[in-house]
Amino acid sequence: MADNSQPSAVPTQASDPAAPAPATPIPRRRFLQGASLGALGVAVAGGPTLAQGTPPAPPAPTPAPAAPKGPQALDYPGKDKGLIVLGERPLVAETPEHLLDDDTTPIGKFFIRNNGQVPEPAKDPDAWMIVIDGEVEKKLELTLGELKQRFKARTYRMVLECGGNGRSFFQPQARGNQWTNGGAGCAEWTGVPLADVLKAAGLKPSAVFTANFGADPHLSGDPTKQALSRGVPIRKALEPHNLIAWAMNGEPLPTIHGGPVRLVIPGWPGSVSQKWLTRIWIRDRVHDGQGMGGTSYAVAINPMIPGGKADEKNFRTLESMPVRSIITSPANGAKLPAGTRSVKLRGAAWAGDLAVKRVDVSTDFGATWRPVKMAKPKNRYDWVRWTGEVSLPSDGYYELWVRATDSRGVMQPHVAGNWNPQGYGANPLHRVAILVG
Ligand SMILES: Nc1nc2c(c(=O)[nH]1)N[C@H]1C(S)=C(S)[C@@H](COP(=O)(O)O)O[C@H]1N2
Ligand SMILES: [Mo]
Repeated sequence: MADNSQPSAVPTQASDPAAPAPATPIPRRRFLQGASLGALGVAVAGGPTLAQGTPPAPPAPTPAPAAPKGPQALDYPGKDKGLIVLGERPLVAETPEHLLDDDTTPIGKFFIRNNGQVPEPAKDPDAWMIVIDGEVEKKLELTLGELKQRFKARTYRMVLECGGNGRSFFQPQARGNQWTNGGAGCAEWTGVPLADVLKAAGLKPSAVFTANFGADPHLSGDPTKQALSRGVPIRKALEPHNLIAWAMNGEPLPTIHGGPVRLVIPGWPGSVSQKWLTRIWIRDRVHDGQGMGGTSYAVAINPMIPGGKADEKNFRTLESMPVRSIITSPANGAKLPAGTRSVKLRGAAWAGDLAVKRVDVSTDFGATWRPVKMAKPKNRYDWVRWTGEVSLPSDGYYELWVRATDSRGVMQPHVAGNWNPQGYGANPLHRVAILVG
């Protein structure tokens, strides 16, 4: 729904590769290098530098001057040029928060995360073969066409979120793609419930874990290596919203998003939602495929020193994603006419396996908060779209902050906490800078 009273974002000129670095997303590194911020760091004598005492999203009310290398705009067929490339090989791109302003994320704006190569598009999607084997009574070998015929299809709007979403907010920097909040999107997925297929195969009492496999070649091209092969405990696999999905927003699943068929296992790191699904091996133990074990998709049990060396025994696999909220309008860097005293806000919030209990916004750096209006999610795992209005006492520089609380009463923290070397679980509140007048 267009709202003409909204401030217009500073144009990002993302389609012009020669354009100066856009105001969004935020040129974080430049901010972190700022001399003034260094003074806020707390150093322990002889010890590590602790996380900075300010929230992590550096504001940029005006376009930054041309930087040697600003955020790189994505140029990919069918994709919005506002997406930001985080890695080219494998291809990884995130969606700046202001492009997540649709209730349902259009395919063109949906983030991309690959670990290996992207397979060739399937010539005959319905002939695509999926195998369910291992600790089952009856091994299933079904084509996608048979799967569609044999089981009842469902459509749910559900968030898919990369396990590393928010990673760039960690200090010191954690290893991996430097996501801001844009490693997430919410699409309508159509497919058959994974649980129905597992029930048809018949799980043996020895069934403990799924091992998910896809057709994407390893980056090295080595056919004996998996690009990614994760899995979930059977209790999660049997949840009714997990889908073996072949459509996204009513369209055949695009190849870049795992077409012709993928898993969608909502609430948990996106890496368990295998793209180009070929096989689900039911195992009698925790799966040990590519991306399982060590500090992969794992968080520290006892908090570790930021930047310190990880003790793998102190790690547990990340399951439900933490609560997160974003402001999708106005965009960071928006300029509002002088005299503007009221601003309408829009955004989204979600909380992994949990529901969102409330969403609050602040215009005074968190000194005071007020609740916003939350729309009812379509189904479990849908995000909450929210709207609000704040008043501003004068012209000048303002920051709009948003913070969500999950159904267990857990809020987003002001800074990314619980540092871990591969950077999971960073969900600090989202900040947007605006300039009035
Ligand atoms: N086969 C396969 N499935 C995969 C991946 C992959 O590299 N290969 N990446 C995973 C990760 S880490 C994420 S976050 C999601 C991203 O899905 P998208 O690219 O459709 O947004 O797919 C998951 N499924
Ligand atoms: Mo991911």
